[in-house]
Amino acid sequence: MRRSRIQSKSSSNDRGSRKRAPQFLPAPANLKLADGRIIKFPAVMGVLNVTPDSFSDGGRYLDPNRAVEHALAMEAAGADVIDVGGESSRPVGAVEIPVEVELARVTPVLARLGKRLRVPISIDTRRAEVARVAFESGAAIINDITALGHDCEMAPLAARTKCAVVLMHMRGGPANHIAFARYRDVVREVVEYLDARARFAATAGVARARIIVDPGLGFAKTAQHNLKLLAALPDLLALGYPVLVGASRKTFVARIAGAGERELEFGTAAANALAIAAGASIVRVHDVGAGVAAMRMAAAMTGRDRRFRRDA
Ligand code: PMM
Repeated sequence: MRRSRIQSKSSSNDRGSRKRAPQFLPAPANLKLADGRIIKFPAVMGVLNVTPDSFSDGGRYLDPNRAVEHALAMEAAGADVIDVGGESSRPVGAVEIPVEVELARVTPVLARLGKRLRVPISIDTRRAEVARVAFESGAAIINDITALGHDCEMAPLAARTKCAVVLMHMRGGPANHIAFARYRDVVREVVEYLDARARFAATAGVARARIIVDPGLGFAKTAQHNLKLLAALPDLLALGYPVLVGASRKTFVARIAGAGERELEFGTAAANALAIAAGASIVRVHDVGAGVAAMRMAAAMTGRDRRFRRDA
């Protein structure tokens, strides 16, 4: 069984209070979608925020034509999946919007993309109504930052539609999560939460093979919390689900690597490469070209890309 540095170090600090990580099961090599498409891991998820106020790209793709153009450009740059979101979750100043506004933002984009994009679409929403409309336009993955906890219709919808689900850890809501960044043991609490949410999803009828977990970097987390979680990815992998990491352009990367455009992109690429090297299956990125390069290097250097295995 693999044990992380964080786990073995803090188990003595916690006087044995942390539960042993569950039996390690290797995360799957790919994600088989209900429509037969396969996403090979490690994979890159390109972010398409159709919002006026998202942290990094707010306002750029509100015009559906520009949004579609950008999605196609991300696909051409090597994205394995495009994540469409219509509600901002920026750490400070996100505005809660009615479902009608979210629908009005994403529907025209999804309608156009469904016909033109070859790679699968994921819908970044906590609302079942938005996920349902997205599914009808061809989305195959529901990326729910509340891990199916916000809307009681979400889990049955995911089960019925056979969509894959990303279960992300967060506390509080999209507009106030930063006030909840307090933990006794962030790694243990995030792992236990995701374990519980995955069990909940499975009980609701979501196939285990279509569950992905995500530590939710920056969501109710300080820079220290994010770093601890990144160092403890093996503890998350021990749950047996593919792990998605969303470090791209987040505040902690800016604090550590620098807030200039280049520093932020190189910092993001470094975080993504290390996450892939530690076993993450998907990195969620704004700059797909940089994300793909980082993913390829990390995969080749750690033997996860069969073409570059030393014994091949
Ligand atoms: N981060 C954001 C939005 N959605 N979804 C998942 N699964 N994981 C994340 O880390 C995540 C997310 C916020 O970032 P953005 O506003 O730049 O999209």
